Amino acid sequence: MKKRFLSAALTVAMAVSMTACSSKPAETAPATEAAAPAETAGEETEAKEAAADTGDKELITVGYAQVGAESDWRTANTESFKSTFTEENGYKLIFDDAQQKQENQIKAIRSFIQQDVDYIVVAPVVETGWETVLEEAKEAGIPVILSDRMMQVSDDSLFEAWVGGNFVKEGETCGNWLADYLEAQGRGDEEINIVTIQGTIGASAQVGRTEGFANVLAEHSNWKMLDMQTGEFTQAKGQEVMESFLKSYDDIDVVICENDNEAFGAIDAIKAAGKTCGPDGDIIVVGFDSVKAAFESMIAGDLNATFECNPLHGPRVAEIIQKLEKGETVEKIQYVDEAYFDTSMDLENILKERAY
Ligand code: GYE
Repeated sequence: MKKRFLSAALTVAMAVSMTACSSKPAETAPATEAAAPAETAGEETEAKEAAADTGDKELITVGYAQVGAESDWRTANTESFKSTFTEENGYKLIFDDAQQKQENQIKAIRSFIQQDVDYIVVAPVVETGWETVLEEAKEAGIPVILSDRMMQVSDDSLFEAWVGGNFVKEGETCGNWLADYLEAQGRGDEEINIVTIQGTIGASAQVGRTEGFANVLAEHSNWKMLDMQTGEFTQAKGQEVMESFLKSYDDIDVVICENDNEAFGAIDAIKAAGKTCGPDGDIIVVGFDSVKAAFESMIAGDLNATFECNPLHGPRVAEIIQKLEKGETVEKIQYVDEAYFDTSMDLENILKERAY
């Protein structure tokens, strides 16, 4: 009884929340999944009174179209949303894992529109192909916020704001780090053979990191990019790609992995091939994200460096939503500051402070 009562109270609270949401036409208001049980008139009145009596706050419904669960970074990102968008904080979160498929994300966005959520948040798998579904969200009056990866759309009024990492800068930081590292080892003028295990092709994190590293590569005529292939941001695919690189090239000096999980896979492949890596090894291995396991790998002497990308976007998106709720303007593009870490640092102590 109590549960049904509460659900009815929430239904009322949500309906109020939806009509109160300024960015939304009033006609599109009710029809949510929570409205499903057909309560009797008496119960509804009871519920309304309960909502008024307890001063229940209206929950803001947020649909989050997540990429998948391909990496430690992604797990931390999901956790950040789930711990931020809680009922205690005034939200109802509808979470969808697209298993790294754009078609699944488009389906999720359409279902959020059907459920008439208050906000849609998307971490787009790839950058292109979103215009139609964003038009549909706009038509329904539902604001869209992008987080993590970016979308390329001709009309940027199709989304309210974007918050994420500066991927080009991350790639450049990686290239500059490599230049300094080789220089310090007295290898600044040596011929350096590089391979890259890229992220999901067409994803902002892949596009930006590849571009950023290429900018630095262009400044070093003695660096040679032997090959680039996607490892889909997963450890398993990273390992597979590295195995094939090691079969094709016997003189790899550096492997750039576009996330840490691919680097873990690459390290396994290097060891299985009877080679060594890390600061004292044959092959320099670097990753992106700076997840806890990357610190462990550096401490173990396997990974050389990791370029940070912060996944804790839940509170950042919540701040954007709170501003929009108050009718305030939000900054359209919001980059998060990021650092890098390598084996010259006091990694054990830094690791103690890491949140992901
Ligand atoms: O680097 C990777 C994840 O888009 C920044 O996606 C994100 C990337 C991150 O799978 O680990």
